[in-house]
Amino acid sequence: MKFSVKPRASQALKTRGDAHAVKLEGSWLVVYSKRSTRIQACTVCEDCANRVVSFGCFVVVNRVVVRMSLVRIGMAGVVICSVLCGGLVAADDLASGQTESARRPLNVLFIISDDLTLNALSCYGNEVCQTPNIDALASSGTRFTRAYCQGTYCGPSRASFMSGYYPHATGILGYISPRKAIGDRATWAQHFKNFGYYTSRVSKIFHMGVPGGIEKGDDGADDPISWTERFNSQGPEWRAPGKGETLENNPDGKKPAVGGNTFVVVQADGDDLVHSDGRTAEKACQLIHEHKDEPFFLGVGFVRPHVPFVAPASYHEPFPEAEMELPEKVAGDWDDIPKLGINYKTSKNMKMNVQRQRKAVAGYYASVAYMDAQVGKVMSALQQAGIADRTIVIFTSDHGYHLGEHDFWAKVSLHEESVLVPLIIRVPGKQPAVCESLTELIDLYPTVSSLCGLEVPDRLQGIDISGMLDDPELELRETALSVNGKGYLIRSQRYAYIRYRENASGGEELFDMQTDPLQYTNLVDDPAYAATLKKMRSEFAKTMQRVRDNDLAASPRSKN
Ligand SMILES: [Ca+2]
Repeated sequence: MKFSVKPRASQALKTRGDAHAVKLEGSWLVVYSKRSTRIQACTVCEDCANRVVSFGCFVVVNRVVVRMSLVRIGMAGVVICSVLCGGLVAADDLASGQTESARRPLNVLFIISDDLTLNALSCYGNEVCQTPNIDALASSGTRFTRAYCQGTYCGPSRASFMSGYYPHATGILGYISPRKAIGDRATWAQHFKNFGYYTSRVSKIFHMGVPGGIEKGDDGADDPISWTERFNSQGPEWRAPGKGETLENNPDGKKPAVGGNTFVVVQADGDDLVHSDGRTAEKACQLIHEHKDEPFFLGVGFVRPHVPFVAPASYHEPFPEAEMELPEKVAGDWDDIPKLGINYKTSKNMKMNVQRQRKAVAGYYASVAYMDAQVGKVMSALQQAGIADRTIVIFTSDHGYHLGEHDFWAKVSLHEESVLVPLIIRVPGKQPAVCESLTELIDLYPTVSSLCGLEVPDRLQGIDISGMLDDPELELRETALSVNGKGYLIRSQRYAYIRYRENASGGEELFDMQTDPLQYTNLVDDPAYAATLKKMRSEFAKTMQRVRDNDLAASPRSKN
């Protein structure tokens, strides 16, 4: 809505809360806060601009609350506001001060781990790897058990949930920023920035190379315009002093710890702050305290448990390799998996014997435990800053991970361990719950925008699942989609349908997840499932049509 200002309004302005003075300057309503921050509201309702009360970044005009967008300009602390939305409330209630806190916009704390399977978290049932901090968040929020990533490796997954488009809408299946594909459309964080939030990322939110990019401390495939400020967390990774060992392609054990995307375990000397994630947590805590008085969107990206499995030695102690259990090895397991479905990392091609496989699981768990401790520090900072009751907290991962299921390791696969992600959303005032409805990471952008009262752009391909936070039984999706560049997964509540190449020339898999949750029996050739297969194929066609029905085609840059 568009408002204009009547000059007479300046004569009847009243201020409360943080506002020191409110004046009209030309067509701008200017709010001077007690901290000398100059806030300009560019538009005020023509009909009711005779009573203005300021509450931080809200202004009450008569009984209409208008939220203002704050955009920080330079170092002078000048803030420009624009009226974005209005809602009728009782101004007297606000004036009482009791609801001031409740009326302030919710902050967003988005915590994302890298390469984390939910199977490694105790709140999802792991009995060996204990994750008390993530568990505490889960027990105070909604824990989703069927949340799917849209890409099964970093680049496409992160570009998708940050842009709001599926990988096959932007064409991003590699390790690049979505910016060229989306033109001037706002990313998730940028959307909040446009609505006046301070937006910041610490470490990996868009793609970053691990370990290489972390060793250098570079920005990776970032999108600078999404952020008011951004911070990288350089770390030594596999070079960290301590006891290091290469597990992959090292059958005789002679190779030292090496760099790159390979299985290396380091029991490191020193404390948490030696490493990238410790530094990420420290910076995040600092930012929470510094920005507690303004609406913020803070993205905190931890890089563990992505390889290398580096953590201080104390985090490795609870996981003696001999006690690590491996998934059951089933004879002939690969016989009904199409060639393109055999993952790029397997026990066989990594030349990892059972002992090294156990070491891999132990190293992964130590990395998860270390990452969990960093989550705990950030959550404590939120509590200490006194803003836990007005901050939405999200915890997730960019995709899942195999820890030896089917003798597969790592990501990329379209099997359940790789496509399923942990997802916890905690919204102040909402009851804790467990939600088994299908969700996708691409739903975060519209959902969190909606929860914060921001406009939800029509173009977004995800859906607003905020209703699930009130009613965990609510089902809003019939299927979820995940891709890996070679294949596609269509997941319904009951079935997983995988198709290699769009025309299925690379083969298909169909699993009944109720009777075969570990996906040992491909039902594609079973006549009893012919109707189900037909339905899943049809779902696939419909889904891809929906993915390609987007507003990017009109953008010449989307073709890049
Ligand atoms: Ca990743």
